[in-house]
Amino acid sequence: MKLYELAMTPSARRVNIFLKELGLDEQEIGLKRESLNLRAGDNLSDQFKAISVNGRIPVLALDDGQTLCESVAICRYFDEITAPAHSLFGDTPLEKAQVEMWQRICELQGLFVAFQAFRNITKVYEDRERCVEAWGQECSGIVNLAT
Ligand SMILES: N[C@@H](CCC(=O)N[C@@H](CS)C(=O)NCC(=O)O)C(=O)O
Repeated sequence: MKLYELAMTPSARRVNIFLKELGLDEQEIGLKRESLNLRAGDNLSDQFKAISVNGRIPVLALDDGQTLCESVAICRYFDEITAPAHSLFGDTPLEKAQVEMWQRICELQGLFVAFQAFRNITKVYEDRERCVEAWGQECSGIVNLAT
């Protein structure tokens, strides 16, 4: 299987931190990696869009041709195939619900707002989306309030 990523990005880092926490041997499970240049638009090609339903990284391509987008979905897959006896997503009903709770709080109230701030202020992807600096500043303020 192959992980399409760009190591410095938050979503790829999320998967990579999870893999380290799992402590799995990447060679043993046959994991290969391919790094994309997002600024150059590698993820905008028809070839990439054919494997990525959201057109973004990370994407995990399985050996049978099926693909998974979304960092948490990819983490869940690795968790299921390597740690069925002790899941990092929780073992008991309460633990599972707590992990889900923190994921949603961190994403909806932290990560997504920070993404909006970063994308709209830096205009890093203005070749593919309209950037509204005032919205970025507003989001930046919300993230600061949350910390
Ligand atoms: N919710 C997604 C976010 C994926 C995402 O936004 N990836 C960014 C890098 S962190 C990306 O591919 N950006 C390229 C673009 O927007 O064109 C996940 O967790 O995987």
